[in-house]
Amino acid sequence: GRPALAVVGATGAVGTVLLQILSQRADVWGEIRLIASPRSAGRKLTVRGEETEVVALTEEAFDGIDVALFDVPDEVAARWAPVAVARGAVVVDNSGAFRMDPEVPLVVPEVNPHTARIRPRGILANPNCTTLSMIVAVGALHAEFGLRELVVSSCQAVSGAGHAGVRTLREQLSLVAGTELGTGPGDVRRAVGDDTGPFADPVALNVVPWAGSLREDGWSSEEMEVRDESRKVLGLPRLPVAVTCVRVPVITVHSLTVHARFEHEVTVDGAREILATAPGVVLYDNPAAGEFPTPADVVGTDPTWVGRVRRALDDPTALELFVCGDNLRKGAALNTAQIAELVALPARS
Ligand code: 2RA
Repeated sequence: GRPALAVVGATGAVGTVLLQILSQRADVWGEIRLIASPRSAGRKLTVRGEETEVVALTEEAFDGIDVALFDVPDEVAARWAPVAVARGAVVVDNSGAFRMDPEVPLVVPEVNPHTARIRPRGILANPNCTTLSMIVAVGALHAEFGLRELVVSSCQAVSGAGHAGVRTLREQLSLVAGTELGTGPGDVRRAVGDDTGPFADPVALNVVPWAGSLREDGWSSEEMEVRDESRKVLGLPRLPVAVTCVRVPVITVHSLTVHARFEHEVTVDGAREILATAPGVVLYDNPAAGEFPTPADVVGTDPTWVGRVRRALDDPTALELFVCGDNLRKGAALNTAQIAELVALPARS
């Protein structure tokens, strides 16, 4: 029969989009079982047009499951992914628990599909949404030109922090809409109050140069993840990578400015040809006509969108790009669904 799929964390921000994606893609699955915390068990969600009851996360919930997609916090994944593997499932995990484990492939089907075949722990990891929102475009250029250095800044949407992030921005926007706020120091902060939700500072009418938790020497965990994961996915363990992560008042779609330096001189025409033909990438780049990707247009779509392709003014081996990707789709749910399909239909890799 066809393989059985479990979605663990079906009620979260990514889980919700995953159910839509599973309903839209060519259907390779037999049963799709929805699993969540006991708090959400008993809820009914729709997948492939069918109402499906959410079952509680227990060992038995994995019986008969071939592939289990996890969209849960790190500590829940660390505890339960091995349980699912012991019960016979291959796990595709979207938490940070296993991404840098040398025995767990970090898979982006357009970039390194072959890595999904060898999985000593029975687990495949999905990169962080910020890495994923740019890596398909960067990987296509690397395959042709040979990447030597990456310098990126992110503009990250609030849904990267889940339902709580979206709720926080919407509440803050309702407090500042139609006011004259944003003209004096601290006026936005006073209006939105002390509770800034999952963010370090107010995110309405603001940008916040912080995502994740504090690491050594002032780096954020998010910045370290983008560096470490880009190196692992591209198979370039010593690639110089500089990252600054910034949260912006956008609901969904992470954007990144990218400075990419290559082995030899590059041309904009050569880069455009690669980007225009790379699977999973859309080149949308005509500034004379006002055409470049923005989150408001990219949200809800699958590809990685690239615009503003320029050659660095002071380095003929480097390119400047602006890249947008839906952080809940390619950045999370879509990539996990694609990895699961690689497992279910290995001939494709
Ligand atoms: C964020 N990348 O955007 C994070 C979520 N893992 O908040």
